[in-house]
Amino acid sequence: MNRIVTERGDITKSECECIVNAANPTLLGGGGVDGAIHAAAGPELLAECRTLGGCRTGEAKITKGYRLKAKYVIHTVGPVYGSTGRDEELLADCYTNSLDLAASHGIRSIAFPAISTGVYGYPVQPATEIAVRTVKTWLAGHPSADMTVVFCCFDDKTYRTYQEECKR
Ligand code: AR6
Repeated sequence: MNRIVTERGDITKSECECIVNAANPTLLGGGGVDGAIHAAAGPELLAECRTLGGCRTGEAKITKGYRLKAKYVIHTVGPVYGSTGRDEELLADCYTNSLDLAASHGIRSIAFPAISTGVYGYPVQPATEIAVRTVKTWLAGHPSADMTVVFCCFDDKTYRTYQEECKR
């Protein structure tokens, strides 16, 4: 059965098989959730990321999770809000491509942070609408995926916004 769960907390502590990193195109680490994931996973994660040749906005790449509980990390790059005129499409691509990659690795549980809503400046409300709509569409199109999608929200405002949006 597919399901969606909204949680408040630190994604590095997630019990999911896979966590998603809101990375930048270099995949060589940064601040925010990216910094937290690299710090918790250890230097082996950065070493593997160096072999990947970066990642374009909207695309996704997978690594092992190393010292994390999660077996895998999917690294995706959200849009810098307002920089391309294609914010909505590129943010949706992050969710779709991450889910496609997860499914192709047999992953059954995946935790997403609120991609692009920190350093990259995407307003929380529209970013949440896109995240929830895109994930619901993907799950509806993959009825036998048996996927649990966790929206891992770091702050109260994001958590409340996701809760409201998931109820719709
Ligand atoms: N667990 C869950 N969510 C978190 C955590 C955590 N440990 N830490 C932060 N968040 P951001 P972006 C939330 O800035 O906007 C990096 O430097 C945060 O509160 O991490 O996609 C990259 O290298 C916010 O809700 O990602 C890029 O350069 C959400 O995660 C750039 O930031 C996303 O905030 C990417 O910016």
